[in-house]
Amino acid sequence: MSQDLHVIVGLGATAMSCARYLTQQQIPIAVADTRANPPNLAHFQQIYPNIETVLGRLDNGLLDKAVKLIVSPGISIQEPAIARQISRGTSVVGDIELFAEVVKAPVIAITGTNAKSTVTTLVGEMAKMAGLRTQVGGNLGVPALDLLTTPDPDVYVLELSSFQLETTYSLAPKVATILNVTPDHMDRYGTLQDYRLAKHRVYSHCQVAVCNRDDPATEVDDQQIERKLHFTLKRPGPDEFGLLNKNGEFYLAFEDQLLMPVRELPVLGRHYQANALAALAIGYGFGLPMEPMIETLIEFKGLEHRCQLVCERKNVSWYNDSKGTNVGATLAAIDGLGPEITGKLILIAGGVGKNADFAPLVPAIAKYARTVILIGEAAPILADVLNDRVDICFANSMDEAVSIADNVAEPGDSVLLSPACASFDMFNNFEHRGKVFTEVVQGLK
Ligand code: UMA
Repeated sequence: MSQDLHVIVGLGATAMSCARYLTQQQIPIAVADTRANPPNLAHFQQIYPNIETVLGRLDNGLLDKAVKLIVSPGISIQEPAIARQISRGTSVVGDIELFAEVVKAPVIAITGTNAKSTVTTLVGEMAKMAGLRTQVGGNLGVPALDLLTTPDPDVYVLELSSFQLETTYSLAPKVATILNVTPDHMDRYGTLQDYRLAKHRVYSHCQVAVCNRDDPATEVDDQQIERKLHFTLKRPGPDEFGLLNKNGEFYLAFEDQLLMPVRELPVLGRHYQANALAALAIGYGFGLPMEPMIETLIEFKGLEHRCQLVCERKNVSWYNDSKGTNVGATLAAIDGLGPEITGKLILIAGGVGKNADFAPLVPAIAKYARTVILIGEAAPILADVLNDRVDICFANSMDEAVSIADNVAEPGDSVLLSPACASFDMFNNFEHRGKVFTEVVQGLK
């Protein structure tokens, strides 16, 4: 076995990108996955028939031979077999570290519990609108190593997860941001502080930091950082993007400069206004001119499954927020839409609860919801938490949930699918859940 053996842990999308990258560099690899039948197995074995692949467990014998482990984000580095390699002095990294070691073009790195895909996409669109050759990916869509191109682009815009950041050491982003921190992945992290610290790794070695003034957990205090910008839903101060009220109309603004009226944003909700302000701050921190950024905000219609308007019928609007897979995301959707509608919300929630504490949802639900329709494994837990604060119904399928919503909704109401849970008990993934919801809603008579 070669002296340079790199063992890739996992056989998902990240692992496939690592295998492509390392074999291109002629670096010898082997693969280990704890699953007996990981998703890309057949495809992998077809492309790399001679590469050692150990499945069903992480085999110390194989890992001991590695000079480097490249660990996929879905596997914790606290797994005993991986922790053992760290204590033996083996280098343990992730795909973003491999990317960071070779990337030449400047990087914009975006993390946060929620809205990171929307903001990453917005910033990517802004950079393209400004005429820059732009590569967008990471946790969102295309794995980072697959984005490396020759010649170099002008900018990489990366969405990064806390999992990816845990195994990243030398990334030096031109602009880095944490959009927000609310509990998620508590089945992987011991405490919220551990999760927050993983996210804060994004600021290491960055030139410009963009923080959320309304969420102190995103704040960084590091003398090495050259410039710090903020976004806020309040009145902006120096170096801040925020909201200004002029003659009764709200505007997105930088310091005291009005940029555009909020009503020109095609996507509804306070949380989306925060996304737009974050994207402006990130783009500005990178050096993009205001004009193409504002043009992008006027044109961008939002992402699928993120508070996406499915249809309006009988004066009721139906929103697909299937991407609301944690409490913070659903809270943002309820607080975002609630104040904007004339009626009440009918919320469809539930699924795989990931040990989450649902209590933070209660005040917003009590304020804005007429009825909550509960689905999936977490339904009884959510029912317990919501107690007598709102009307509750149970549904065994999405069909049933939509039909109940259709019956209870009154003119001016909005029906919001925002489950605050993962989808795997009833669906393949959140996209599947959103698609089923959309189809059922569109099929209503
Ligand atoms: N797994 C095992 N054993 C292994 C390896 C993985 O059981 O040995 C399981 C993991 O626990 C997980 C699943 O397999 O449930 C997938 O893990 P993975 O690391 O192979 O995932 P990839 O297919 O490489 O996809 C990852 C991101 N997924 C995760 O971090 C779980 C994708 O983000 C990302 O698009 C992709 O890399 C490319 O960068 C998805 C995601 O859900 C959208 N991210 C989480 C989030 O946004 O909240 C972090």
